[in-house]
Amino acid sequence: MRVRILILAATLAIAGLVAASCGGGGDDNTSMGGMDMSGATPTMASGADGSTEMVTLSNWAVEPSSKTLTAGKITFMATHAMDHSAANMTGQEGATHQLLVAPLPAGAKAGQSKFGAPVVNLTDIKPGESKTAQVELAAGTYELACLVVEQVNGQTVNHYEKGMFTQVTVN
Ligand SMILES: [Cu+2]
Repeated sequence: MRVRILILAATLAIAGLVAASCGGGGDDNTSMGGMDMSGATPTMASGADGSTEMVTLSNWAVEPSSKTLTAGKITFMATHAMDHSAANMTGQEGATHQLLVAPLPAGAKAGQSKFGAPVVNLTDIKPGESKTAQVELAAGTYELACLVVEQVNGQTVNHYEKGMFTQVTVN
């Protein structure tokens, strides 16, 4: 999966370059328009750098592959673990999950709803589905949480209150 993520990141970077240089006019970008990534990869390597944090979402836990990350570009890949009887999700708790990443102020801990403005918010992640986002994170403590609140058979199910939070440290 890491290769796919890097290719996606490179594709986005190229798209950005093409869009940016189109404004200036005159440059011949036709060679960048195709899907041939082999020529573009070396120059894009620095832009596609960074680490990947795999995050497993389930009823009721947020489980990152690493609790300690290196500051800089980090790709969060959130996967909704397939732990439902897939045939019919209606009436089941945890039909979708979310991955929110937000900084924690000094002294605060995950689970206290004290996190700041989110830097990642991947929503509506269905069973078996993965969603990714890349961000540049400075050193600090961050909360990873799912804030889905759903009504199941007349009951309110609050994923955060069920325990869908954890925290990671960026150094
Ligand atoms: Cu959830």
